[in-house]
Amino acid sequence: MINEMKNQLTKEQIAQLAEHCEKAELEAYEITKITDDYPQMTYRDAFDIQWEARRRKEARGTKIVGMKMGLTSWAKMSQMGVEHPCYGYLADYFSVPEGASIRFDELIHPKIEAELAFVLKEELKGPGIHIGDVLRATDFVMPAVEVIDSRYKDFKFDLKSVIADNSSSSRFMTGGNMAKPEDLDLKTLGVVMEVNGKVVQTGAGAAVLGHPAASVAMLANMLAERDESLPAGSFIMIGAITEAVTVNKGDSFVVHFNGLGSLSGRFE
Ligand code: OOG
Ligand code: MG
Repeated sequence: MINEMKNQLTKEQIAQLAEHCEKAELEAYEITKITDDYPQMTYRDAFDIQWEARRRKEARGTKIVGMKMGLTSWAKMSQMGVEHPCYGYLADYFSVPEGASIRFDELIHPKIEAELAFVLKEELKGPGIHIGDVLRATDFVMPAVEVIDSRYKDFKFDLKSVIADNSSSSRFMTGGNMAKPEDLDLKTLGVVMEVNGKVVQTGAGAAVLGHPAASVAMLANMLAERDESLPAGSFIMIGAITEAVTVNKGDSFVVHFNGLGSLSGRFE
């Protein structure tokens, strides 16, 4: 199971694999998936690699500005052939302003995702966090678009490999309008994604684990396995509501969020 506590890799191998994945991210090149070379890698090893890459970034002065859940909708799980959600961290330089041009050449094979973000006013510490705890602890909800960019060849991976690769995190945009969770119907909140003026995906909040707040609850409970929590003020993306859409240089996008405005951008 994903919460297994055993390591099969040594500390040195974990450090070396963290560097391997992070270098591919920073320099935008493809690598083969880790489980091809280390079939014995456990979930514990995979999360240790992710946390070690995060530590390396922080040691260089990079700030961690949020967390994201991934593979939280059936659309995403069936698209990627993986049947369990995962999480990743968001670094300061992943953030792109609303309406921005995103530099395509800094990425390998990006895809865009329609998401929502929760901002907390209180800490959430698992285990045992449920939707009610999340709604009580949420300050506001706002639109988000994630740009994912797996470092693995042809965007193909298994759950352990994608966890080690920070769950494909690469860029994200947030903006539009914020709203209190009590003023939204989070399950029926509709999203429409357009690329180059054509509608390419539509969906609603309930696609994410039945309720968007369930994703934040799951994150708090997964973090508790490492004795970590989501502090007050945390920014958390819930995972794609629809399938991710491949983009090319020159493409522009607009994602409409019912009642919360829209987010747009362009790849240049
Ligand atoms: C893994 C990350 C998925 C999401 O929102 O589902 C993700 C991937 O599909 O590359 O960010
Ligand atoms: Mg995502």
